Amino acid sequence: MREGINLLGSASPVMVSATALECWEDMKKSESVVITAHRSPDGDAVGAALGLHHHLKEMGIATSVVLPDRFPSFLDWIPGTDGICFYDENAEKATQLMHHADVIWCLDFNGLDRVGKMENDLRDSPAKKWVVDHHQLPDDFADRLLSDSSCGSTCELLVDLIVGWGQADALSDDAMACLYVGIMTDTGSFRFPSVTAHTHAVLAHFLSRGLDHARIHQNTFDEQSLNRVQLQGFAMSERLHLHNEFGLAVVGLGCNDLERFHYKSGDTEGLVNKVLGLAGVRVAIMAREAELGLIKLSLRSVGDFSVRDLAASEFDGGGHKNAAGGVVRGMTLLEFNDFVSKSLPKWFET
Ligand SMILES: [Mn+2]
Repeated sequence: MREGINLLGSASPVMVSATALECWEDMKKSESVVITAHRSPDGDAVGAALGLHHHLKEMGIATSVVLPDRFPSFLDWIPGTDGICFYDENAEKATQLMHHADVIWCLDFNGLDRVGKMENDLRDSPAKKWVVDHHQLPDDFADRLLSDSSCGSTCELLVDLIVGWGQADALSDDAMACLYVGIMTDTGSFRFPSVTAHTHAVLAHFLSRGLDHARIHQNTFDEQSLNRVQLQGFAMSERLHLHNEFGLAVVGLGCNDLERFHYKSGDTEGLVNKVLGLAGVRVAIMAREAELGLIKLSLRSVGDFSVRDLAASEFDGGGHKNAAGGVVRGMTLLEFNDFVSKSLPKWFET
């Protein structure tokens, strides 16, 4: 067991402006602590926020978790979700909590524009902002920053921080379950290139402390609604456009398609990875019409093609080299598909 912990400690995330222990000393002195994450929170965002919440509670520090909006329903089972304050449902309470906080942990995002409508209230809070994140090019709003864009998930970075506090053996079942969900979902169940020996050392430490990993996978992936499964099947069967000569595939779902299958947030989660899993496909785009004139994109790639660069230059977005997001305004899905066909030679010119 000690070996595992030593291995955990060997990672070298970039801790700017403070050591882990200074950070802990300040944490102990804080009277009011808020934890938040980015809007449309994913498994890493929810896992990091609640993982840190459970761990600090175990260490005698109460925190409030404030998220900009709801997370997809496949994360409902995560311990502690019922205590979350959602800004878009109770802005007054969320703003009060942020305004009276000494410290606000900002997890899994590094720019204030990533929290949607909560942006101004978060910026205006007099609290210190402590950021733990693994996206590139952090903005400069952080009073403390733990940032490593080579790390596969914010949850993995948080474990490093907890190890730095000397509390690896104090991680509770609930904290580990949350942190495991973040690492699992942000690494495509431990398969992306960002997974390292250190990632597995973290997992080994969790398992050695009794984490029920099989139950977590089952809760997250094996409780899908019929509508979701049928929507994804319909998308692959009826809404897939293959551009074989470029190794690109686009799957697009319109408002009507989504209505037909009673779409709920999260129902298209994983669809873009299924498209990327097709033989010969190196770049996958999932386009979802959020409303008329607004299409939300998820982009994935394997190998050297950077969907982050594509999302940044064409779709007002960003993310990681092999996983990014973006938006298209003022186009129908049909027009978007035309736009893609016309743009392909430019995107793939070498
Ligand atoms: Mn993440």
